[in-house]
Amino acid sequence: MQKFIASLLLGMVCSQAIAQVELKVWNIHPEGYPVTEALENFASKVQAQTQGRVRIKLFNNGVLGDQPKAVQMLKTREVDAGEFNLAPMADIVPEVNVLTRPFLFRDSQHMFQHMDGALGKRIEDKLRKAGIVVLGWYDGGARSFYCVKPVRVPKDLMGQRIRVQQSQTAISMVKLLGGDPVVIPFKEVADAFRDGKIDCAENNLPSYESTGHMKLAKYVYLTNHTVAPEVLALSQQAWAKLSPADQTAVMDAGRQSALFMRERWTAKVESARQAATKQGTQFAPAGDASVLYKRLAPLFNDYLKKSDYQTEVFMVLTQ
Ligand code: BDP
Repeated sequence: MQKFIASLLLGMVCSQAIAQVELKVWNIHPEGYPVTEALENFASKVQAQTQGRVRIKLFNNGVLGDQPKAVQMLKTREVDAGEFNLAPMADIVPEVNVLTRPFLFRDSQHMFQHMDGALGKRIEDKLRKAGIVVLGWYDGGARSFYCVKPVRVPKDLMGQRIRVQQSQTAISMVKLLGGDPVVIPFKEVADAFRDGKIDCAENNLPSYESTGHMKLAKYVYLTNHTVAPEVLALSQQAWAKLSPADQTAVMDAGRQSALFMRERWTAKVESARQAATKQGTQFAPAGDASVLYKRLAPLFNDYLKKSDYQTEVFMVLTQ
């Protein structure tokens, strides 16, 4: 009897020791991409810093569905976390739209100066109120247009069928430039180029390389029209499952993974540029961007009129 009780107690102690929370993490990018590498870094740090109590299960390459669907899955608890672009994130938290205004941030350094400061904090609070815990701000890069035919000046974009993300801002942007916006999920863009359904798309250079778009649309017009962060986000429900100590560990691992990602990103932008040049990509500088600024001004001005982020935007534009 004593033996039986002892083994029962031992069993209880052991099951407590190995009680684990598994967090399902959505990611659209493939192996070797800076986001994926940073998520792997996050996973191993979480595992180590929680002594194995929290495990991260990564689902890379968008295998669980495309981005707009994944944002919803965060709400319906089908995934616990993910690395998201802010364009589809705006479906559930419209305030993030302030960060995707064309020509808001000049470059990554400028962006993180503000995302690691008051602006980032205010958006984090907004997301938290909507049930989303920000674990880190990743670099979404600088997005430019690329086309099947040469494109060197804004008017070359007129009449072009341009793939955009499912985002009202992106749709309006292309319309303001005189193009024809076509909403297509990220993973289907290469086929759309092959099938002749689109003439152009817009993205950062690492994605231009990783998706193989560089082989299909060799003319890049370096507009850098959107420089925006991406977010490593966890649902409030998943957060609530963690003990206070594990919450601290997970948050810390998230922040560290973001710093790791930003470093990898800078190197990747350069290597993607070189890979594309080798493939025969022709890069056209944006040159005098004032035409683009003027055309896209409504996205700024009309938005700001209705927004309560006027002070923050003013700070970003002047600092
Ligand atoms: C990539 C982003 C990814 C977006 C994708 C897109 O990292 O989150 O889904 O662009 O254009 O650069 O859909």
